[in-house]
Amino acid sequence: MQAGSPNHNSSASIKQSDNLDLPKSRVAAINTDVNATNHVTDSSHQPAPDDAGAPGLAVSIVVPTYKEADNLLTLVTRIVQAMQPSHDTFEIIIVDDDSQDGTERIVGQLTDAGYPVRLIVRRGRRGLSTAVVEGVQAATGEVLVCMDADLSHPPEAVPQLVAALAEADFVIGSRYVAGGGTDQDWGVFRRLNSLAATLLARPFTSARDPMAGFFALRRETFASAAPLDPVGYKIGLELIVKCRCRRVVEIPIQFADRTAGKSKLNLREQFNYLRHLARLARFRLMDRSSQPG
Ligand SMILES: Nc1nc2c(ncn2[C@@H]2O[C@H](COP(=O)(O)OP(=O)(O)O)[C@@H](O)[C@H]2O)c(=O)[nH]1
Ligand SMILES: [Mg+2]
Repeated sequence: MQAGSPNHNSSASIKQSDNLDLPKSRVAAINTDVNATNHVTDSSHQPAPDDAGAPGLAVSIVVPTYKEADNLLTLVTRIVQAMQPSHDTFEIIIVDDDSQDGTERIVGQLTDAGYPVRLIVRRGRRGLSTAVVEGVQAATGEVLVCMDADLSHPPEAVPQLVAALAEADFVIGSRYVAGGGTDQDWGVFRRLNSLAATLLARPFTSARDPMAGFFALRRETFASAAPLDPVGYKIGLELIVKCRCRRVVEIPIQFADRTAGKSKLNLREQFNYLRHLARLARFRLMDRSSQPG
C-alpha cells in the first residue's frame, strides 16, 4: 500500500513492511477513565523510555465515526503524511459509536503498524457532538483538532489549522471564505440549506462557515468552556459560543463529497440544529446578563 493513496477496501491489511515512514510518535499514557462503559484501544503500549513524564502530545486529532470503516485507512495515512513533516507528536483519536463494521479491526491493524491512533468505542450511545466531546476529554494534546472521517475535510489542511491558532482562539477549516469551496455537484437545495443554516448562526458569530466540523482550538480554550449542551451536529458552533471565542479565523478548504459510506445527517438532525440555536440564544442571554457592567 502506498501511504496516502485512496483505499476504500475495509479488509485491506497494513504491515510494517508497507514501507511507511511512520512518525516517532510520543504517545502519552492513555486516559482510561473516559467512561466506564467505553472500550479503549491503546496504541501507547510501548512508550519510548524518554517519554516518561512527557507533558502530553502537541496535537490531538479527534474524529467521530459511525460506520466509517471504509474511510479509516485513507484518513489515517493522509493525516500522518500531512502531520509528519511539521509535528513529531500527535495522536488520532477515533470515537466510534459501536459501528460493528470492522472499525475496531482496522484501527487495531493501524495501531499494530505503529500509527498513533487510539479508539474509543461507545456502546449503546449515539451522537456526533457528544462523541467529539468525549474524544477531546480523552485527548492529551495541547492543541485539539476535530474533523470528519469521510475525507470531506482535507487532512492536508490540519497543519495550517494548527499554525493559525497562533493568532486565534478558534480556527475553522472553511468552505465559505476566498479560496475555499465545495464539490461542483452540490444541488440548489443543498446549497440553500447550507446557506440558511449559516445565516441562522449569524447572531452568534460572524464566521462564514460556523457549522463546519473541521476546526482547531487550544486545550486551555476548551477547558474554559461553559457547560456544554449540544444537541445534534454543530459542536463547533457550540464551542465558539461556550468558550466565548473572540478571535475566530477561517482557513479555506476544499470540501470533498464522501466517496465511501453514507451521510448520517437527516431531517431529525436539522430539527436538532434549531433546538440547538434556541439553547445557544438562552445561554447568550444569561451569560451577558451575568457579566459585570
Ligand atoms: N461517533 C459518532 N459519529 C458520528 C455520528 N453521526 C455522524 N458521525 C460522524 O460524524 C462525521 C460527519 O457525519 P456525516 O454523516 O458525514 O455528516 P454530513 O457530512 O453532515 O453529511 C462522520 O465522521 C461521521 O461518521 C454518531 O452518531 N456518532
Ligand atoms: Mg460528511
